[in-house]
Amino acid sequence: MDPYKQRREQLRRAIGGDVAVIPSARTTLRNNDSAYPFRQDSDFYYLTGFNEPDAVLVLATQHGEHSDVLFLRDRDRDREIWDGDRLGVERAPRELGVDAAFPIGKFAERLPDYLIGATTLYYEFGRSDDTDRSVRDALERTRERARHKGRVPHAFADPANVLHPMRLIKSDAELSTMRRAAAITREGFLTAMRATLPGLYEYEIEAAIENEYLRLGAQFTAYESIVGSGDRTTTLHYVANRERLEAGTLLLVDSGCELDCYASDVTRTWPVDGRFTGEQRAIYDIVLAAQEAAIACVRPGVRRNEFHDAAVKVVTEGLLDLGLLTGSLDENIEEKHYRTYFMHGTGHWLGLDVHDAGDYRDEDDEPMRLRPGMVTTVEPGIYVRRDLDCAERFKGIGVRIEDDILVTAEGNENLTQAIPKRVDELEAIVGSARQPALA
Ligand SMILES: [Mn+2]
Repeated sequence: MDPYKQRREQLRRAIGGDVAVIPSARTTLRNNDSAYPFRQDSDFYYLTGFNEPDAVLVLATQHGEHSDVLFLRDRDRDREIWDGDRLGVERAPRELGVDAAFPIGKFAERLPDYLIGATTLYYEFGRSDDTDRSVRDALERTRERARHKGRVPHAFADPANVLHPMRLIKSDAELSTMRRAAAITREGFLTAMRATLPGLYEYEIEAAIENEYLRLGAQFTAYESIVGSGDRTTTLHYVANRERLEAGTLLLVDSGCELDCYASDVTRTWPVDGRFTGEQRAIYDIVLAAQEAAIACVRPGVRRNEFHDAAVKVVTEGLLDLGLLTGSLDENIEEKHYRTYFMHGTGHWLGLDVHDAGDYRDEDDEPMRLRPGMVTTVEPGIYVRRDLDCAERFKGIGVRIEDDILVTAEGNENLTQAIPKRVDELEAIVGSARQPALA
């Protein structure tokens, strides 16, 4: 069965006798009449695989004939001359497997047919004024109609409550896309590592990595690439990428392609001139050991905090060894002193969104237990900011190492394992393309 149809069925069963309304993304203007690149809404894509704006999916359980209905833009020859083909109302049922399709302009008028008889409407108010207004209009029409006969939804729920737990567990088809995204991201990192030389600019490394993504068929980067050298390695979300690479400093690259709406998310840190200094190596070894300890914890039944705690322990021990923290291990962990240098979590869900849908805590408000099919990043880091009161020789060193880890029945699979991170691998590959710096 078509996976999108299957997900719609699963969602329909989950909402019992009720109705769900899931809008697509819309085009957003960047300036004047130029739009930002269109990226489909992840929930809508998950349920339809349909990549056009201005559409709404309705899952109905009370309607006699239609269980899933799509409202979408109709064919328009004039617009298609400029913007390319549209699927159109006529072809939608066959192409997408929905029971019925109508022009998006009929949404408010036709929605009451599907609302009547339902108790709860699953719709996320507050995302789009236009769609909110159409839904309110449709509710009003449904009330008018129901004065004579029928029931009107009187409870409202966020479809995320039902959909996002589904999205948390990836199917084989989703994992195959995520593996391909990881393979493309690998090519980007290898190219960026080979191209790195003192005197280049951060944006040249950004261009090298993103060129590979596009060349290999990825539609987007999954988020803005972070390409920070020198002191910028200690800025967690540095995305300006404008500075020159100086010999003797590190380069931190946090980047991933998005393929068919699925993200990859990888961080590697390497020396600009291909040789770690003693201090850089000391910090790097701690972060790598912390990441390996955390990954080793990832298996079904383990709670999310457990792999974070494993990373925190290794990082804190390492910082004590280097004299960047003082006192006992327990006290530094208890009092969270390690947060001076490692101030973020160790990972997030990954999937259609780079910070993917799905709760981090369970019904008892405990950290979520891992289950097979979940994908999480594991990404500890140490950042010795210039403004800290600590040994001068470590200042300006920031290291993060991040991989995408699939929870399997046996334990885990590192989807981004093939991207080099051992010191000897990095020292061999960095700068090996020997591109001359731009004059
Ligand atoms: Mn990440």
